[in-house]
Amino acid sequence: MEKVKFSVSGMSCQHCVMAVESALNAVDGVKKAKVKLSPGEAIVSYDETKTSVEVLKAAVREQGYQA
Ligand SMILES: [Cu+2]
Repeated sequence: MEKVKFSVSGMSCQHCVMAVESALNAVDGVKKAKVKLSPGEAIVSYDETKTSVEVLKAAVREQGYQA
């Protein structure tokens, strides 16, 4: 299990936070994703044999935010 923290920008309210958090939690291999608004960041525990930081960041970008 790996744990990563990366910044997420473009979020402006709690709704954005929930959107990013659900997108991350929906990625196969993610155990737990926690997203904070200020500063904008995501902390994700994941199985490194199933996913990668690049896949996680892509899931954030798909929601319209920058990672
Ligand atoms: Cu918002």
